[in-house]
Amino acid sequence: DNMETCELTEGEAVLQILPPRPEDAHKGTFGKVLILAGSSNMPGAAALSAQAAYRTGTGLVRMAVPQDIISVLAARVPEAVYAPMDSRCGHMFCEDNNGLRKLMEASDAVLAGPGLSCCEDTYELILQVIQDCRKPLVLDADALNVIARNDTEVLSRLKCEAIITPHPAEMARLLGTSIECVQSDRIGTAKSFAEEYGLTVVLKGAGTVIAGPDGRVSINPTGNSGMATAGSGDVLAGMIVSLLGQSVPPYEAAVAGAYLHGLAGDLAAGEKGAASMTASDISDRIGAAIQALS
Ligand code: NPW
Ligand code: AMP
Ligand code: MG
Repeated sequence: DNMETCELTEGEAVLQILPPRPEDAHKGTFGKVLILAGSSNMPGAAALSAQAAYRTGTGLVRMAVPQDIISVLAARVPEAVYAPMDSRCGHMFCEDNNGLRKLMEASDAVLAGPGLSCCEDTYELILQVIQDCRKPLVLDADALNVIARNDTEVLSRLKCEAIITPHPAEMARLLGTSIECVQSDRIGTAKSFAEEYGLTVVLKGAGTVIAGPDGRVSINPTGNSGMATAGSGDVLAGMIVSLLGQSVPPYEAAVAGAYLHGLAGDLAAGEKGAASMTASDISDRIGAAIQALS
């Protein structure tokens, strides 16, 4: 029954979704995104998200990260601007709620979660984001894990359009169920969660399911097993927030982001082999994936 109401994403539809690049554009035309990500054990997740956001067309990426990992990140992503956050035991926390609110206010879209680590400070930070964010928001990885560990119901306090990007284990944690249960009805699981909380769900894994709050559902046809590699999801989250920041509506940003991520992964697998490709290889082929569409 669910299979009848969902569509397989087509390249032509994705091309229509992608924002135009006017000749007289300036970097403000293509959005400013804010990424809250990374911790001392996982600075790479923040770097991968930021790089992918730039590769997807964003004009400016601002990164709110624990201050002690900025030098390592700036060497890897010199294009990003850094907002140092207070740091405790290698992860960030937020004492200055007003400062965080201003950072979000100054952005066109926000991503929170990749590599944040999963602790009480992270939950406080994510709670702040949920309560104060007025811009389109992507919640991924540890943002979802801390919500699941505390109370999934906090998602009903969101005041903005939101997208969550769980892999099957993260979805299972949010629902307090098993991975098998999620995988046995991927479409139904994504659809009912999206409708219940009024947000867009990107349930990842082979045949990523995108479900909108209005009942729309798409299945993503691109991608390959080479994408089952560390950091692959951090790249996807950066791509989706990039499109949100360029004024693409949430459902469309999720559909186009998943499609291009998979296509970039297919190009990487073709060149490097599925076994050998890395998340950076996916990110490095986002441009080629966009070009392959047109
Ligand atoms: P298994 O291993 O088969 O039993 P977690 P994470 C399961 C950051 N990263 N189908 C899998 O099951 C992230 O951003 C940082 C079925 C395993 O139990 C997060 O902040 C990197 N099962 C943090 O690490 C690179 C599936 O989920 C569990 C599944 C933790 O994120 C890596 C693993 O998930 C990473 O991105 C599927 N399709 N997918 C960096 N370089 O900085 C997953 N599982 O425990 O949520 O850990 O996804 O690595
Ligand atoms: P994460 O687990 O957060 O790193 O996300 C992994 C990313 O790789 C998601 O976008 C998945 O949809 C994608 N992925 C993982 N395994 C596969 C697969 N076998 N086929 C296609 N895509 C995959
Ligand atoms: Mg992930």
